[in-house]
This record gives sequence, structure tokens and C-alpha cells, in this order.
Amino acid sequence: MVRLSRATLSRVAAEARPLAEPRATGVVHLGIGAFHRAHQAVYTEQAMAATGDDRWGVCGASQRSTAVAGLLRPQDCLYGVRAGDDVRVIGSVREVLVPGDDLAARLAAPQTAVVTLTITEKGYRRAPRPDGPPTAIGRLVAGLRARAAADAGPLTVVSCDNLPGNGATLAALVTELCEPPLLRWAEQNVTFPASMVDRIVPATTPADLDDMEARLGVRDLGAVVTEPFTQWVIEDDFAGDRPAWDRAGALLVGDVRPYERMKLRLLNGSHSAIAYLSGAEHVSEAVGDAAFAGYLRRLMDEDLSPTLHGLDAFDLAGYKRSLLTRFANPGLRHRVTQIAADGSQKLPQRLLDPARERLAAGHEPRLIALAVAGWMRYVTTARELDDPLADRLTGDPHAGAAATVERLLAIEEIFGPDLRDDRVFRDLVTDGLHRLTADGLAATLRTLDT
Ligand code: NAI
Ligand code: CS2
Repeated sequence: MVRLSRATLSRVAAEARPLAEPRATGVVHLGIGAFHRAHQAVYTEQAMAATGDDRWGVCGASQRSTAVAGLLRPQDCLYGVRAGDDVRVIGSVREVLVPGDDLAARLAAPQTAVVTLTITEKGYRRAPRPDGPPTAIGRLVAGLRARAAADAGPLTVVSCDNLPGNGATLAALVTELCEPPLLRWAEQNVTFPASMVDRIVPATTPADLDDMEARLGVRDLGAVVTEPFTQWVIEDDFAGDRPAWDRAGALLVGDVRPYERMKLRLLNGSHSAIAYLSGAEHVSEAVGDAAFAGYLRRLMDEDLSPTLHGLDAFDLAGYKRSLLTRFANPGLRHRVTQIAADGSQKLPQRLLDPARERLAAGHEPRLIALAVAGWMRYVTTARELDDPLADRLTGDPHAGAAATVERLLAIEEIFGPDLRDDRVFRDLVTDGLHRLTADGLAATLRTLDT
């Protein structure tokens, strides 16, 4: 097995630029997983190539495990990204810190001007105990404290997680942990722009690694497989300098909200419906079923699209068609179990916010309710539940639909008091869960209009 190294890499990827030394890292990334490697790191690579400005290498940090560092460090942090038949080698990640490395010092370094994060939706929960292990937010605040002490200059912190208002959410969590002097410094020196990110990046499988080895001629353990589509919309609110991401196709805007609502509801809301209703192993198989694809189109058209605003000039119909095409991509072996994970952290912004808006407008969000019923069936019957609230979600799989709905709607962290007490929503979800349990999906879809 030939491992990916700079020597082999320069042979197989002519465009892999020799990186200038010393390898500056103007960006620190928290949560260096598959998505960062296929999305922000690619934009950063292309921004440096377009401008020749080599200051923007990425110092990745995974403070929860050494797994990714173990994959990337032996190959000089180089890795391949495959989108269809396009394979490119990315060199923007220049080092990866592991637990025990001095992340605060990196965040306090004057060369560091930007921090990006992909720490998953559950990374934005408050620490369970003040004396508990530090969270990513806690580590970020420790870095800000060191940066303030060093008077190291302005810093922009960009959340790249699938949350509405992710910049403001992150800023609020950081603020809670800042003592007054640090808070005053941060208000003068740190910004938290929102960003909407989109590129479907399934977890890399052994088959992906085999395929990449066949294409590259080397075993690239850091490889990621994705789709050609990529989008990054960033609020143009930077405290200091930044990579020329706009030269790589990113959109710098004043208001990210219309973009994030469209994406989090139409793409991610449909993804969650697929995960909890379709019964398929992969997304592409789910949308290959005509009846289920018809349900997805109705979910997007009838329950989700009416909640989108500020998109008048946008071809929403074309965007929805493109989503179904992206979902149908057979080259993306996107397991629905990956999407099903952390549902308690995903449902609120993807399906529950649009449901409450439809209810407030006097409509019955029957199609959303069926997806929520699917989630309730999932969390009640799954053998192993990958969710930070798992211990509060699992329950008696033989309990009746009404009892299960009553029990789960009572989790205020997910449904809030309004949906808990909404009789129309409760009845819609209970009816959906009863039908799914008694009749199965196909029969339930056939009776959606009755
Ligand atoms: P991944 O599993 O490859 O990486 C997740 C990263 O988050 C890892 O570094 C992990 O250590 C860290 N992490 C997990 N739980 C954490 C916690 N509680 N606190 C701090 N760090 C934590 O997943 P991937 O594919 O990189 O996705 C990560 C996030 O990126 C998603 O949750 C989503 O918010 C966003 N995203 C993912 C897309 C995709 O298709 N994979 C597309 C668009 C956005
Ligand atoms: C998916 C997202 O795992 C999930 O929850 O819905 O990661 C999805 O692949 C991305 O948001 C696409 O941009």
C-alpha cells in the first residue's frame, strides 16, 4: 500500500501547488470532519490559488479525538476530494491539532484571522455541567481570552453548521462564558457572521477509499467523496482580513436568512423526512420510489415553500427540482442513518419551525406531521439511538400512537410549549403515527388526501 505523501502526491496531482514555507495558517478550523475537508477547505484552497495569497492555510483542530489527525498527519495533511469523476488533491489543511495541543495559542496567534467551525448541531448545546469537560465553545472562549491578553488583533468566527442564525447562536453561547473585560474586548475585536453551507458529503466508506486508491494510485485515508454542487453564502461582517473565498465562488451578502431558510427547510427538511419515513438504506434509493418522491415534492410545495420569504427573484421551482436530482445521485452513497442521527437537534429548524408557521397561518401541515410521526416511530423503535437526548427519546415501542406522541411532544427542548399544546399538530402527528404503524408507508401515502 502506497501512502499519500507529498512526493507521491506531486506525481499524481500535477496541480498540487508546492506550499510556501513556512506554512502559514491564517485559519483555524474546529471540527475537522468530512464536510470541512470537502467544503471550506476547498474554497480556501481555491482562494489561495486564485490570489497567490498563501497566508490562509488551515490549522484543523479535533479536540474530541485523534482519529482525523491519525488519518491526515502521516500524509502531510493532504487528501483527495472526489466529486463525480473530478478528483482533486487539497493542500490547504496544513496541520491538525489533537487533544492536548495548545489550541488557545493558535487562536491567540496574530497570523490567525479567521476561525471556522463544523462541530455538528449538538456542538452548540450548553455545557451540561460548569465543572464538566470543556466544550468546543469553551475552548473557543479560552482562545479568545488568550488572544485578548496578547492583544493579537481582530478575529472573525464563522459557524459552518446547519443551524439558523448560526453566527448569532454561536455569539450568544460565547458571550455567556465571557467575563466582563473579555466581553468588552470581544465586542470590539470579534465578529460572528452567519453562513449557509451546502454540499452533500456522506461519511467516507472503505469502498470510497478503495475507489480513490484505484484513481490516485495511492491509499488516501483522508479522502472524501461528495457531489459537484457546492454553495457557501456568508454574511459580509469580517472583523479583519479573510481568505478571498468570493474568488472561489462564495457569496458575501448582507442577509443570509433567506438562503438559510430555503436550504435548511427544503434540503434538510426533506433529508430528515427521507431518513425517518423512506425505509431505504441510501437517499438515492428513497427518491427512486415514485410514490415517495411524490410525497417529497408535496412536502416541499405545500408545507415548506409557503414559509420561505425574500426569494422573489429566485427560481424556487428549479431549486426544488435540483434537490431531487441531487438526492437521486447514485454516485453518492448517502446513508439515511447518518442523516437520522441527532434528530432532536435537527428537527426544530428543519420541520418544526415551518410547521408552527403553517399552523399560525391557519393551515394543517399534514406532510410535515407525517415526517415527525416517522421520527417518533424511529426513536421509539431504533436499537441504538445516536442522539444527545437518546435517554429521553427511547420508549415503549408497543405503546399506542397517542401515548407516544404525548410523551415526545412533552420534550420542550424539541417542541416548545406551543407545539406541545397545539391540538391540531398533536392530532396530525398521532394520525400519521397510527397509520404508519397500522398500515405502513405505502398505504399511508395513498391516503394522504383523505
Ligand atoms: P463528521 O462526523 O465528519 O465531523 C464532525 C466533527 O464535529 C468532528 O470533528 C467531531 O469531532 C466534531 N464534533 C462532533 N460532536 C461535537 C460536539 N458535541 N462538540 C464539538 N465538536 C463535535 O461530520 P461532517 O460531515 O463533517 O458534518 C459536520 C457538520 O457539518 C454537520 O453536523 C453539519 O452541521 C455541517 N454540514 C455537513 C454536511 C454534510 O453533508 N456532511 C453538509 C452541510 C453542513
Ligand atoms: C444532512 C446534511 O446529515 C444530515 O443531517 O441533512 O448533512 C446535508 O447532507 C447537508 O446539509 C447538505 O448540504
